[in-house]
Amino acid sequence: MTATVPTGTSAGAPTSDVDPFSHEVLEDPLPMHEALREAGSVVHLSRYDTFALARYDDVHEALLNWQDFQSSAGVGLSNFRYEEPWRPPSIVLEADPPRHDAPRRVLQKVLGPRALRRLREGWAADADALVDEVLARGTSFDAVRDVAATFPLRVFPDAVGIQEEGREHLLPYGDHAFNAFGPANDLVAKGTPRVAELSAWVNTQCRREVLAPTGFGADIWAASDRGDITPEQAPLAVRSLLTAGVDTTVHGISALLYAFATHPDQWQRLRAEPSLARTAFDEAVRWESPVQTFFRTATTDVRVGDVVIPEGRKILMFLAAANRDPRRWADPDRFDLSRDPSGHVGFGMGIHQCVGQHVARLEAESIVTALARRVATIEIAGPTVRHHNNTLRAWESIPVRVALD
Ligand code: 4IA
Repeated sequence: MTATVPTGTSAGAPTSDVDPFSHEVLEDPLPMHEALREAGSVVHLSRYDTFALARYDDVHEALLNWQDFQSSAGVGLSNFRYEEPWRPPSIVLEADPPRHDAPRRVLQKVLGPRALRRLREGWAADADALVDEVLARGTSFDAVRDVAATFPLRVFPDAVGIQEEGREHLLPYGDHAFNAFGPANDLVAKGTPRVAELSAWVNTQCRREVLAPTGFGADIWAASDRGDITPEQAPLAVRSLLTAGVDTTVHGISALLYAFATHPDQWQRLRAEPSLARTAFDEAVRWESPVQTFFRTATTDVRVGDVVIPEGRKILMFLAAANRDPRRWADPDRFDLSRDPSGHVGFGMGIHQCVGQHVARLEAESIVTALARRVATIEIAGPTVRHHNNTLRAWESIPVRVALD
């Protein structure tokens, strides 16, 4: 393709030269989120010549409006109308109706309530076993390395049915995929040398003959036997689980544990009322927004507030800014189990809303319930370290000290 990316106009929107993907912002994006929300409904980001939405109502409305805000031109900065994607696009995330709908329905069924009922008991036992192991080593541990990054990797790959060998590739693959939604900065360059190797391994896991005879992977292939999706789509649907389902839950559970370590009163509330575990995870997803951003592309000149965003332009949706918009949330910076977090856009909203959210909730609920059974108090025991990613709000390390009953 020889066409060039359309550039040029800020369409009368206020302009900012902030770089949302700089290390300074990734370390602490909250001041930028507030500045973008306060600047207006739409802000032109001059560095990337895109438009940003950061207020809850605008993000929410745009997410529901898949007709004017398309996904099939890519939900990263790169515009698939003009640039080659780094991998074949996702058949759900990076697709619009009608092509989006069949794979979406298949994943919804495969990851639905029936599948989860079969997993609940085993995951609860796995969570209890992991907590026992960690606490047997002592009462100081790393909430990221020892719990949040360990539990999903113990249960999710088995639930999909991938082979044992090479599972250490899952997090680095996801880390790169989420970096690749952003600009071609140092974070993308860091992942590029291994991308061929990691992609080859992931693609192998998606093949029917490599997948276990039962599990989400086998269920997806069975759907292709029924004609619900094509045999060409089946491996790409499995790939979506492996891309979207690992780093997100690791960092979501990290966020939940960090929230409890820094809000001890909320940990006591959870202990008194363990059924709050599900609400707690959603509140942590609102509070931290493990998936901070993604893009849409305007299919037509589309009005947001007083600004008409021109057809073809990329729009960056700040889920994280919307989830702490004081116009929508009372005391938004507080992690609070008494609030109703429903309506948060941390899982997106509308036709693309996270199809794996029930799996994520079950993972989080399992591990936090197991911790609440044994741990009386959690506190931060050393310097916490962020992991920078162009899309994810992530942790490298959260040292904690716990007291047992
Ligand atoms: C896919 C936005 C994020 C959670 C996500 C990433 C990748 C895919 C889906 C969702 O590869 O389908």
